[in-house]
Amino acid sequence: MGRLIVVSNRVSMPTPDGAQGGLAVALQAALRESGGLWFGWSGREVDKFTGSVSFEEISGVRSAVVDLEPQDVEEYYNGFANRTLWPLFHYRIDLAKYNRSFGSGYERVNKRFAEPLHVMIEPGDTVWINDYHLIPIASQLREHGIRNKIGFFLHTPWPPTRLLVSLPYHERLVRTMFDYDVLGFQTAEWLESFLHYCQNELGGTIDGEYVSFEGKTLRAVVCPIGIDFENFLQASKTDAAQALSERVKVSLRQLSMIVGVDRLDYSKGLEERLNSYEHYLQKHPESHRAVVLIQVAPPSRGEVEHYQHVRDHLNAMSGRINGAFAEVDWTPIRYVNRGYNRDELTALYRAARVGLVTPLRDGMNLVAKEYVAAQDPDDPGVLVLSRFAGAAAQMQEALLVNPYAPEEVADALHKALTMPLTERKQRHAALLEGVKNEDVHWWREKFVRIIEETDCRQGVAAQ
Ligand code: ADQ
Repeated sequence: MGRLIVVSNRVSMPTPDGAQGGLAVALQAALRESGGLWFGWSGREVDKFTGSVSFEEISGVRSAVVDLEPQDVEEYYNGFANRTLWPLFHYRIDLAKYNRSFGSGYERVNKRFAEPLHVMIEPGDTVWINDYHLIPIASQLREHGIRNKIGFFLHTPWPPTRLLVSLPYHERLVRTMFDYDVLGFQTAEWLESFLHYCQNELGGTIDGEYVSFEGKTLRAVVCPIGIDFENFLQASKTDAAQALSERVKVSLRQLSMIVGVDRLDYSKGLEERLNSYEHYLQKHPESHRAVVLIQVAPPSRGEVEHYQHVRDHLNAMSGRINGAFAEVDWTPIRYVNRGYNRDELTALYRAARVGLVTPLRDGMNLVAKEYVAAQDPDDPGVLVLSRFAGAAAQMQEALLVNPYAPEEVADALHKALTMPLTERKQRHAALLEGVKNEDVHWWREKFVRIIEETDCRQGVAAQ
């Protein structure tokens, strides 16, 4: 049995306090079991790229990282990844920047990553590449003679063909994907968009899960990511979780709480969410002094202009709505610009009557699953979820909404806040089962098994 080699833009190693996301925890567990390695960018910048690798081992997890030049970071990371592919993959071609220097920087960095990486791969190792930053890396590895099985998992949506073709050199990018054995998508919708492109733009052929183009075949599957359910439950029992839970209880008194937890990103639909909440407050005067929205949104990707714009706009909106509706003893929105660690988040989720998760487009959205996991099964809150989040495909018992339609979201908020206990329990029990069974370990095991059992390089696709 070979090792597992995980590759992602950034490497996430175990921390002393164990405060980490579910994805990192799951991949670390897999690496520990397989004696494998996690490879990526160190997050550091150096004057000149050397390709020299720094190794580290923490709690049985080995990592290997390289430093990049400032120009690499600007063109590859802040450029092609976050200014071109992220908006395009979230259907925002109005925000996508198509600079040639971004594209060449992206290809250069993928090549640079492949140089030290290919030397570390041994025969029999399974290679797992994560996310849109690294799409062309399989081609680079193949050029170095790597014949191992390589899988790619896309955490974001895959956009419809009509949008993808707005990307110059789109075909050049997608062609490189045929050097993978397996591609994993979060939902059937993203997979269908990919297949549509292959069939209609490339002229490839599709046979069940297999896609062929110019003599190369890959297997494309749906494999939705989950949360680390057990670990999440444990986090809710820590002192920090209990302490925040007490503070929230005291500060809420009789108020019903609605919670939103997101990275500050335009794809999360935060402006539309505040707008919907304002509609709710207008339509339901009885909610004044009875309801509060706690929105946690730590800034991310501050180097990209549009993120600053969204941040300014949210500051203005929350101030305006509070100014218009607040009373001396009540503020309708508590807008918090910092992150909380996982144990504190469990307390926030559990205290909330409603989890308001309304991205305009999201590969999956783990907050929706975390909210469900954190509820008291005897008195659970209600999940209001955007139909445009990948999570909606698995979470049909949530109140599904169109996040662009403020009146619809306002009505769903009202329904959630007035829902009888029996219905809340029914919906929650059904959602909980999915979140618990299809957790992050289930996802990781399934995806790695699919890569291992698939052999497209030999021209024979094992079933
Ligand atoms: P993200 O866009 O970062 O991830 P999401 O899945 O919602 O989105 O969150 C990932 C994690 O970050 C969750 O564990 C959550 O608790 C944490 N988090 C989010 N906001 C936070 C906050 N304000 N404070 C503290 N923690 C916060 C990308 C894709 C998603 C996909 C994931 C995993 O965009 O669609 O679900 O990868 O594949």
